[in-house]
Amino acid sequence: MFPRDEFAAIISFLFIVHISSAIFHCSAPNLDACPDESLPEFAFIGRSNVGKSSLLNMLAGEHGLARVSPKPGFTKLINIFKMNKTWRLVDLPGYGFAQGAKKDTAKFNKAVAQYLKHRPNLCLVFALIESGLTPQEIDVEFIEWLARNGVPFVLVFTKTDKVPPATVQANIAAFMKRIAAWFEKPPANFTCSAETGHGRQDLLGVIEEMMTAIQAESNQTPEDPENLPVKLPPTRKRGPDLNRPW
Ligand SMILES: Nc1nc2c(ncn2[C@@H]2O[C@H](COP(=O)(O)OP(=O)(O)OP(=O)(O)O)[C@@H](O)[C@H]2O)c(=O)[nH]1
Ligand SMILES: [Mg+2]
Repeated sequence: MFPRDEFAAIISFLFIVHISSAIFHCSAPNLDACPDESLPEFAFIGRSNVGKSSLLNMLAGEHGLARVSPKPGFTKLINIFKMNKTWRLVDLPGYGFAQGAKKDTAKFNKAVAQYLKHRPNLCLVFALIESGLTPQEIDVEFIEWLARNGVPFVLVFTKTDKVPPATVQANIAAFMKRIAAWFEKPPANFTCSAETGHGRQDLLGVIEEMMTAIQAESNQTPEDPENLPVKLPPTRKRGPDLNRPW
């Protein structure tokens, strides 16, 4: 008999979405230049250098797919990758590093704001926060912006390999406390490390769950889910109900 945790891990591994193909689709400078809206999209956003491109590669299982750099502000375009021919991962430029932007203000690329607010096939945003840091104003402000604009998101605390687990947990608790007032139900949060692969199963599980829901909504029973385009529901999915003070 397997110990309970091990058994759960094996079960979740067996059901995890399998990535059979991951290819670069295009780089778009703005929303208008993004490709057709036929496939569900899952996007990564967060402060420059938080690890968006690295996490995308870790989920895709391909190290060189999105370009990674120790230099903040590296990703400058909306980079779109097609996964299993049926959904997309979107690597967005980070906030907090735009030249000329005021320090500590969640000013970010106008194209990114347009994409997050108006992309109809955007299903979910992974909002990345560095797990080794106490809550940063710029991140708190950005999460407020996501909430105010009704963008569906989950939080992902990155680079857990760099700090002790107790520090990670303390920083997550402090962050959740900072944003608690804006939500009836706190947003889901996850941890990950692109270095160790920690969190991969959980995050792919989130994607799989949404893809299953989209499939169910579109009433499709594909014989080969890898080769059929997924019909999107008419309106984009929203996150949990928000209890907004404004
Ligand atoms: N130790 C550790 N380093 C990481 C992890 N994820 C990313 N890094 C490093 O952090 C740096 C930035 O990673 P990127 O993935 O390029 O970050 P980004 O958020 O895409 O950055 P921009 O494109 O500049 O906004 C690189 O040097 C990565 O190797 C992680 O989980 N653990
Ligand atoms: Mg990047």
